[in-house]
Amino acid sequence: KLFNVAVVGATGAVGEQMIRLLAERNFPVKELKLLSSKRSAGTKIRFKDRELTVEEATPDSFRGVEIALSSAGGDVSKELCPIAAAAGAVCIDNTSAFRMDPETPLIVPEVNIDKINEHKGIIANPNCSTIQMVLALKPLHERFGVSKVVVSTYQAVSGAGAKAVEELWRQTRDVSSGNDVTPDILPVGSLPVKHQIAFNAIPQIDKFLDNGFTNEEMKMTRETKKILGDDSIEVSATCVRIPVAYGHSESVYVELNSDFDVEDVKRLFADAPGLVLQDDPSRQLYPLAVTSAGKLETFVGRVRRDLSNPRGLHMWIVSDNLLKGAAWNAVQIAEYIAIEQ
Ligand code: 11C
Repeated sequence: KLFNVAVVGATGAVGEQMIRLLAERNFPVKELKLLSSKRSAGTKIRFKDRELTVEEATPDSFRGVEIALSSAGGDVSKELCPIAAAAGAVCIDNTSAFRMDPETPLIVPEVNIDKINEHKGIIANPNCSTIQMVLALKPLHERFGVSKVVVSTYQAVSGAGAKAVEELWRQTRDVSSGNDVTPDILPVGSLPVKHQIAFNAIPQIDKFLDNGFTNEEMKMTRETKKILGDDSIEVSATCVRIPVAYGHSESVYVELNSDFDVEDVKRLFADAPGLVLQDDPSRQLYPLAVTSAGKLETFVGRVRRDLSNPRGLHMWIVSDNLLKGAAWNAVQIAEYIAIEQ
């Protein structure tokens, strides 16, 4: 069966990757509708041997659409996903708009594909920093039980969009050539204070909440519990933006409920779907953002026991935030839907 597919946010950093993956994976597309804001409508985008013109996304755009991939911001999704669903489409939404809605499954295929059919027209794609972490937590939770997670992230600027990547290049050139730097976008476009990202690390991603954590940090807490289906797991995060273009890195400390053998854990990771173990200190082998960028897998290494807690484990997890963290996870969900119909 072939499907009428729509991509909402087609000209964005994630939308671009969604379209590329639909082509590369040979997704069974009948018609592909590319949708965007009014500003980007008219843009021409290549899909296989066709050149498609991006149209403005409106409530009327979804007639006949069977699968909609949405990545144009939470407000757009809040308005358009229910309309797409009412028109008969399954809307796979990459924003945070519906992630914590009890009626909406939050899916990472390798972790909780069993929940996919619980949808009522909308399936949520988790936050990029959550997706790569739960891929490693899943086999640990199944085998030993995870009681606590403390994670610090080192996140790429592309998570904040294509303009943030341009800002990193621009500032890098300005600093290197001795020019003044005028930060414009990071850490949060809509907040008045901006910080330099080139040659810096900014411990703020998204807005602060009353509890002192940022929204990005609380997404990691809430989404991890929902995806693993266990509210008892304690998750605290510190999310940091670093001057890397593509690929989020994470230092993750996990406390397990039972004794473990480090070599067993490595074998579990090596066998886990979607994960690649890169862990050989003798060869200085560990996951790196530059080698993970462009890959669909998530990479894990630096696996070691905590020095004071025998049930504590440290690891380093890296994945391309625009691929497994966003576009690939969404296209993977679409592939499951296509197979089932
Ligand atoms: C970042 N994780 O790196 C964010 C981007 O909820 O889908 C993705 C935000 C989201 O800035």
